[in-house]
Amino acid sequence: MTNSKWLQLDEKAQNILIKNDRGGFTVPTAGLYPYQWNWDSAFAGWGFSTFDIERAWQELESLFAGQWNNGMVPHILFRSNDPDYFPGPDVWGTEQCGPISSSGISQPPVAATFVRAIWEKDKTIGNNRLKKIFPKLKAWHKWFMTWRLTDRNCIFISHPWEAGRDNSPDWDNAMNPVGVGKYTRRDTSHVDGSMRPTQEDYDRYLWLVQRGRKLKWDEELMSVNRPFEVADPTMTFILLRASRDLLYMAEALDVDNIEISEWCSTLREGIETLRNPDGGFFNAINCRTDEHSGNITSASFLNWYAGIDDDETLKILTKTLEETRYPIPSLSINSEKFDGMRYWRGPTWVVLNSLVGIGLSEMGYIAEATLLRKRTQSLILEKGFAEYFHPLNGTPGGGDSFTWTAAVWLAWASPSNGEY
Ligand code: 9WN
Repeated sequence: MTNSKWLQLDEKAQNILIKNDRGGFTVPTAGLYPYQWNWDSAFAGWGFSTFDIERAWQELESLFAGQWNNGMVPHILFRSNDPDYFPGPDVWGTEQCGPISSSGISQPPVAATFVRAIWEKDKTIGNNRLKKIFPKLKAWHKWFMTWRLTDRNCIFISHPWEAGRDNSPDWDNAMNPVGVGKYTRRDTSHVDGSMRPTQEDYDRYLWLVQRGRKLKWDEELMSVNRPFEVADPTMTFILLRASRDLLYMAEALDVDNIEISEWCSTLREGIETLRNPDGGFFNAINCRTDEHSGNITSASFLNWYAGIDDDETLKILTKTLEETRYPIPSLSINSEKFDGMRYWRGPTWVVLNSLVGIGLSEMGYIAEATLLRKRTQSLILEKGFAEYFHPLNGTPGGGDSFTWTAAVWLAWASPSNGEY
């Protein structure tokens, strides 16, 4: 790639972040997702940190402005009521729960890791900001350890949207909704229905929202006879990684770190239980039946990001890199459920690539990390800043001019970041 080409892409990516800015927070993409999403915002902050540190902090701070009293940071903040998205604030019914109208569930906690990255870029600006946001990050992690820890010591999701991998086959068998009632989806008026979750998936999403609403989003009440509870590698690896970063920041701030250190040990122990007994890879487990999903997903490769080396997974990753032109597929291309354009059932999401790539390089797998990064560069160069891509031919899917794709370009994929 020539120098001028990637500089052009850097500029394009910056413009996407600026265009998706709605005044101190970004939306993932205009139209399809008109609100502030949790992990999207954390990625956006990381992207902004490459050209505007002040704006990067603002993004993270605006996300934590929506933190609930119980520590939870919602997966969507509804700062307006936009009829373009369903289910909006009137469906969730969380009025009593937090300072800003929001959904009632959370999303993968990548924020602490990106706060650390932003702080490390410029500590003169960052020290004071870090001091203020640190207790909020800690309260959120505590919420996960209180309300989402399984007795296997890994993290479960209470709704498919919580993992951020909405229609992954990882939870196909994990619940059966009854009596959802009538509703009108909005997503399929923005993008082709063949790229989105099915109607059956949506019934499940809505049914769980209705249950939460009925129970006033009270975690204590919701924990009784949960209809959906899946131990998830995305959440567990990401929370472990983020807690390690939180521990590092606690030490730098010279504040108590014992509890955080215990969280890291607990999660480290729990990871091993996610290992599929037959295939050796890490997968999701339905906590109600103890059934392993048997799926190799992009989340199966997050172990290095969490600081865990693993030979078995390395073998599978090497094969995946060999057989996929634009890795990493969100579901193995060899799975009978693989569907290259349908959201989290096959497409490549560059956000996951960046996390896996960071982990690989940190643990010394430079060749693999470089290959993954170079393939991600070509994908974005050839196909643009789409929400996700077909892993075999690169066809762009979902929304366009996507915030987190631009952010990942700026902070990780772009050759402007140098070599590993
Ligand atoms: C529901 C915003 C979000 C991402 C998720 C992605 C998708 C929402 C939706 O979009 O989910 O949260 O309506 O499909 O799956 O990871 O945060 O980009």
